[in-house]
This record gives sequence, structure tokens and C-alpha cells, in this order.
Amino acid sequence: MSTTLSTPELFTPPLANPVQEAVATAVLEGLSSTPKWLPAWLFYDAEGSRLFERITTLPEYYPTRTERAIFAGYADGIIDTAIRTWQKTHPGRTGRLRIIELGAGTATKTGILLDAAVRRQGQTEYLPIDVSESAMAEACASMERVQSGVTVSPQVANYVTDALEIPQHNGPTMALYIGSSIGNFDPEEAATILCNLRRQLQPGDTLLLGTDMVKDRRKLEAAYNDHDGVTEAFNLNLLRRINRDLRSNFDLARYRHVALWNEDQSRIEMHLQSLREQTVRIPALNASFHFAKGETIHTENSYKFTSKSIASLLRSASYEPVEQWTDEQHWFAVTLATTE
Ligand code: AVJ
Repeated sequence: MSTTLSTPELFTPPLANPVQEAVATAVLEGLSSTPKWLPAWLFYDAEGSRLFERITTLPEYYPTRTERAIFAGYADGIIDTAIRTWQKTHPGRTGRLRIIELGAGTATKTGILLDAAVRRQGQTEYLPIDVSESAMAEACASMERVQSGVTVSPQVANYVTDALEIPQHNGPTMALYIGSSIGNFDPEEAATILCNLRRQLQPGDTLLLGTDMVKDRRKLEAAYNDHDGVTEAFNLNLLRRINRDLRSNFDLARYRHVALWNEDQSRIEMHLQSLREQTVRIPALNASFHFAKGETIHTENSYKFTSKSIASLLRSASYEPVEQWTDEQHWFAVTLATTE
């Protein structure tokens, strides 16, 4: 028996690197689904990371500056509570607080907490964990330049998909998962990420979780529909990234940015909506994708929380909330939780 039909793979030239392979896999899966979707990590190529940094300074985008203000106001109390929580399960023992972070340190925000730790105890160890080697290198360089008293030990790992391996430590560990990064994941995935982290923590260790809160719909939607169109550019850049990595020909002018509050699911959803019927060929996948006029690609979820939903997420991952800090308007919360 022989066949003259070749599998499509035989005609598909191999991609240059593992990142492009991951992009190909994600795009094939997402655009073959009904409804179409793409994972939010695809936003963060070099240009996407730059655009996100611009988003964090927009007047409408309150989360970053609100969380930073909470750290600025309460950093000493946060460090103190983390150390005391550990001491409760280790009576009479002392040890330096070590800080680990999921995601490469967004230098200024993390720096406020590191400063407070150095004030309290002197030399402090900081272990950022991120998938992106380049993001990590940048974060470490800026951190060591401005931060005296901090020893940085970066780790390149994917904390979403892989088990973490954090070195042993004699003393308390506080893990940072800030910036409402957890909001990109549905409640089940979020619990899995926190469980994976939990397995690397010792009794009395803590998690500091930053979460954007449920609030007025207009306030939420404005944060994702900024006047200058930076969020729109961030969303559309996804298509440019796919064009580059998979040699496709998405015409960005034929899609529009949509961001809306889904109250039932407690999340902002971002979509790219096709302005007309069209077919897009993706040579690297040897495939074409059809879009009806008005059809959308769901590109991001950004879950918003209440004190209740934060506590139930933490408990579902075997943590117990210890203390919560928030701004006057309760727009953002920073919650310290300990391993049960
Ligand atoms: C980085 C996931 C916290 O959800 O607000 C900002 C990403 N997307 N504007 C968020 C984002 C559009 C951001 N997170």
C-alpha cells in the first residue's frame, strides 16, 4: 500500500525557534476553535511589552499606580506581617526574609518592598522567576543598579506550565504574585498556579497576591479603552506578531479593538473583531482561517475580584488569608496569605 497524498506537515517549512513553535501551536489551536481565541501571553513580544509599559502610565489605567501607592503606604507593615506570620510557626527562631516573585520584577513596585525588607533586616535575597530570559536580564540589571542590599538570583522557568524548583532557605519566604497577573487566568487555572507555588513553600511562608477589584463598569471599561488608543494598539499588535512569527498577512485595518465588562464572569474581555468577511492564510501553519463579518477573536480575560472571591481562590489552593491592604476607594487589593 502506498499513498500519493502528502500530509500538510511535509509542505510546512520548519520554524526557526522554540518560541515560534509555541506561537504556531497556540495560533493553530485558538483560531481552529469556535469561538476563536488566542492566549494572552502572545501579547508580549518586544513591541507588546513596550506597549504594556505605556498602558501602565495611562490616566485611565489605574491598577499599576494604585498598587504602587498601596506598597508605598504599607511596605513596612507587609514585610513585618510576613516575618511575624513565619515566626508564629517557628517560635524563637529568626532568619532573613527571602522574596521570590512570579514574573520578572516590575522594578519600581517590587523595589518598594525590597527597600522595606532591607530597612528591616539588611541584605535581602530576591529570586525573580520568569519565562523570558530577556525580560529577566533587564529586570535584574535595573534592580541591582538601584537597589543596594539586594542579592538577585534570577530563574528562567514557566510557572504556569512547569513545577517550580525553589532552593531551600533557613527563614521565611514571601512569594510575590502582583500586578493582578493572576487575573489573566480563569479560576481553575489560577488555583492550579497557586497550588504549584504552594508546594514549594514551607509552613509559615507567605504569598502576597495583588488583585484588581470589581468596580463601576464605566471605570473598568475606560481602563481598557483608553483615549490615546494604546490598549487598542496593544491588542492589534498580536496580529502583527503573528504575521512576523508565522509569515501571515493579517490586515490590521480590517480588525477593531473591543473591550467590555462581563459581569456574570467578573472579567474584562478583550476581543479583535473582524470588520468584514475575510480569509487569512498562515503559511507557517499551512492553513487558512475564515472570518465572518463581526466575528471576534477573544484575546484576553482580566478577572476582577472581591475580598470574598480572593479568599475563596486562596482557600481553594490551600492558603489562608492573613491580612489585606487596599486603597481608599478599594480599587485594588494586596492580600497576604499563608500556607495552611
Ligand atoms: C498584565 C494582565 C494585569 O489585565 O490589566 C492591560 C494586561 N491588558 N491592558 C490587565 C492588560 C490590557 C493586564 N495584566
